[in-house]
Amino acid sequence: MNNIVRQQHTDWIKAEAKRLGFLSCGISKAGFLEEEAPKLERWLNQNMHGEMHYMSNHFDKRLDPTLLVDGAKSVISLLLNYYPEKTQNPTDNYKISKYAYGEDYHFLIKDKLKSLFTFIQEQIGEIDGRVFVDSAPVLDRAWAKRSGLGWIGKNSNLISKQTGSFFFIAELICDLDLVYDLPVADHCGTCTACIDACPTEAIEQPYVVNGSKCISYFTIELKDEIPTGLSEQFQDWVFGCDICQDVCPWNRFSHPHSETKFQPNENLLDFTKKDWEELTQETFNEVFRKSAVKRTKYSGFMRNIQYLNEKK
Ligand code: B12
Ligand code: SF4
Ligand code: SF4
Repeated sequence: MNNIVRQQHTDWIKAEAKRLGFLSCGISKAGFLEEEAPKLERWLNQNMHGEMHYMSNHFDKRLDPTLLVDGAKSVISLLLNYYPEKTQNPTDNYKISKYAYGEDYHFLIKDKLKSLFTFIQEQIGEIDGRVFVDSAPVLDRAWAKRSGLGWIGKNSNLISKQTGSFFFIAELICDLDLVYDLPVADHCGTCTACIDACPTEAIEQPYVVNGSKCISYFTIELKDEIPTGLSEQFQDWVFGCDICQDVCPWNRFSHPHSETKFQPNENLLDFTKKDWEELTQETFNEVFRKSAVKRTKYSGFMRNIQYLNEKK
């Protein structure tokens, strides 16, 4: 395939990604993630994944998408904005991560990825590939970084100079040769706002988050009891935690999404602590109808609220 055709295919894919509502699209050559391999190994050896056992599975595949998708040549990385226009009432409230305000992103993104894949097959031809959004062992941030969509900040999130970090990352991995993007520079500089603000000291060193110390892990991933003595540090977060992103100066550039499916239920924004404490299974189902909060189920969500009240 000559360069002109490759460029044309790349331009079509990026234009279609934009039309489908993705914030941005960047592409890199599929292959082994050499730089990340020893870092992932160290992260796992130090048990920074805690009880997230799925993180220690498929070590080789996680580092090499050609082992996941036969004949893979390109990783097409896509970002989807979830920054909401309105946030929760800031006083007398339990906090829920902004990413979980509306419908579960997995379904919405998967639909968009499938549409993009269909477009590629119709426009370009018989292409083999697979779409991914947290559905397989893929290092989302490492690929998005390689694809030039941002840099990985000291809080370990991917950040873009234009839009901050309140977006999801997904991929389409396929056997089509495309034009590859170049990584962008790190713009964290001397800033340490996220490290200073993290209440559980989960950002153990710049760029390294100990997952097993993160509020997001305790409130969403941990199925067992949350260890006692941390409730003050949770600062009223009951589902995930946005602190290290809220304090990041680059998030001044976040702008609200326009996905109707990400609009929150009004109760979620207006409820007081008392309302949350009195939440019934029925209201939980209504407020979080298709939300990712359902991951903890009603019992897990109430466990988190009770945990915060343990010593108060
Ligand atoms: C497991 C996981 C978690 C765990 C562990 C977090 C973590 N930092 O890994 C927990 C439950 C805590 C979590 C929390 C959150 N998560 Co999460 N999570 C994932 C998941 C499924 C895998 C991440 C992973 O591979 N971790 C393994 C470690 C090794 O990866 P890493 O931190 O990127 O590792 C790099 C650094 O540690 C660095 N490193 C290691 N050692 C060293 C040493 C030096 C010297 C240096 C410089 C670097 C370095 O290199 C490593 C390799 O690149 C991804 C989805 C996916 N498939 O990628 C989503 C994902 C990363 N999460 C996401 C989100 C939104 C969140 C939360 C913001 C949710 C919330 N509001 O509560 C928080 C943010 C917490 C944080 N500051 O990281 C988004 C991030 C989007 C973005 N803009 O970056 C993702 C990509 C999901 C998605 N598809 O959109 N998450
Ligand atoms: S999400 Fe919260 S607990 Fe986790 S690293 Fe960021 S500030 Fe710390
Ligand atoms: S708060 Fe500062 S150090 Fe942390 S990710 Fe943002 S710019 Fe980087």
